[in-house]
Amino acid sequence: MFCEQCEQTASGQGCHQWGACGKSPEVNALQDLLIYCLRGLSQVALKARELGQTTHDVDVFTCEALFATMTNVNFSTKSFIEYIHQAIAHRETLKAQLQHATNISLEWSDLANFTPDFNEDLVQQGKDIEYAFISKSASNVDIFSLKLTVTYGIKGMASYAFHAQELGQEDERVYAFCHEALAAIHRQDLSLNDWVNMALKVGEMNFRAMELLDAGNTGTYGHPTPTPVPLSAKKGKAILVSGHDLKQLGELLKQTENAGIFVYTHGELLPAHGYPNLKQKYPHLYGHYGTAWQNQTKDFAKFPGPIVITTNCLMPPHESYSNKLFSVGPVGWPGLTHLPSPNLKTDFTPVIQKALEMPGFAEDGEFRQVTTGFARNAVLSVAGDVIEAVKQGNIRHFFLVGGCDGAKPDRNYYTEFVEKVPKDCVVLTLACGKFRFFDKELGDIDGIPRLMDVGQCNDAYSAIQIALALANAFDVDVNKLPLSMILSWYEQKAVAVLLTLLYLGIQDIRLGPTLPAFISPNVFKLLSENYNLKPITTPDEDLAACLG
Ligand code: FSO
Ligand code: SF4
Repeated sequence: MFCEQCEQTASGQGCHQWGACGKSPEVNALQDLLIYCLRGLSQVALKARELGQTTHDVDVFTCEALFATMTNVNFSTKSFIEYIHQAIAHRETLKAQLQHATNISLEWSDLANFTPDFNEDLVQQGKDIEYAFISKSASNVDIFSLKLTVTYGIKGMASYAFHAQELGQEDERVYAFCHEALAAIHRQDLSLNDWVNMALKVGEMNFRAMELLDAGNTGTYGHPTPTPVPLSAKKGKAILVSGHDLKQLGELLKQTENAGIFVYTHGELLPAHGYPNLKQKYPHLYGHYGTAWQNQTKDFAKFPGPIVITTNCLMPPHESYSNKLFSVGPVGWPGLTHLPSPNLKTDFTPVIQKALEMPGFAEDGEFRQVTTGFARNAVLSVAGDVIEAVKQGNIRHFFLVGGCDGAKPDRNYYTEFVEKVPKDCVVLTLACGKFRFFDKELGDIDGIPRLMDVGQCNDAYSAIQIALALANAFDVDVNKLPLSMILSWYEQKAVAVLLTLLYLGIQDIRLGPTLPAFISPNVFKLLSENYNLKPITTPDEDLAACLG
């Protein structure tokens, strides 16, 4: 197998025997076969656009299928075989529709005509395709590097677009670009410069996808407001919801109203508590349980109720808790109970029954809480105070310490960094990397909290809006703000967000804990020359450089 799409990749170079995430070579090969089929489907979807036809079902399917191939989402061979069947069925249906609509004989490429032999070993066919792709691309490592960057970036973008469409927010340009990029991976005629531009276009379109998701989240659940969230248990029956999907959480809350069950968030769902139409509408959305994804085997084993996982990051479940773990959406693990979502509605009855059968918490835990909900509206509502505090010299610098968490010990850098941030500086954070320091008491400056949780990884959109509004208020370019970005990456949403920041021209980003294995030395050189992108060093050295 060959996979190097995440930060956890074996020896920092690529997983070849078995995924460090737990992905088997069989699943990896089926994912490669699926992506190959999606490339052919995208060629047909692009032709449909040329002919003025819409392809909505194909667009949503493509996003979901890409989402399923991301790190820690779906580990089930059965799911990928189904996705491959669906990709071919969508493609042939679309071809027939186009034929019917135009009444002309359309010519298709070998890629758009490729159908795996479903009577033979699909895993071997996936491995052959993976090998052919690598051998063809190996002659130019920099273009190969950018092809992988684009592929991983559109996976992240597709996941945000998938969530946004669940909440009724879509943009044809995002779907069209998704097909354009997928179809382009097959091309051998594009230059290095073309691929750099394609990677930046991923950033542009991901910005739009995050904007759509922001509109979906805030339009459906209201603008987040600073909200205290208990980290302690409450006596009673309990359900835990993990992942990023507010829509699935909202649906579960609706179905558990008056059921005598408390609902807890886990991982990236902590910011859900900031949304008025979730927390205030459903008081049984009680608190947050556990920390970041890599601690889930310990956290899930102890939780005394069922657990629903809505997106990444799913780790291989331990048998001690797999019978109380339910997956929805693109998530999958062999043998887990998967709840289907026909017409975007999931029936959570099996989860509710399980919660009622299980003991729940026997008593209240020792009370602790954190505050979330510092999204763009909340922060910008006190923009006047923030600007005044900067002008008075009371706030010297802002740090955006955001991104993903992970198991590697070198991620302690981020905890130490935040601990060492001087008292006249403010830390904004987002995504699961915050669990390294989210419960630290950093106090405030003139009533402005020194640690503000902007939200999930997709709320990078909100953080960007905050930075742009401050730049506007100070009448400077965003790169001239007293703001430094210290980012941690793990999987492909982070790749998409990084490309968005580069597309926006953000300079001086510090990235860690290691650089992506799929970025070749020349591509990194180009990024460091054009954007001054650099690896993290030590908290002391980086802090000194930022505060210069
Ligand atoms: Fe984390 Fe996982 Fe949100 Fe990622 S839970 S690592 S970048 O899926 O998406 O931040
Ligand atoms: Fe390895 Fe990451 Fe790929 Fe999993 S997703 S196989 S850990 S590179």
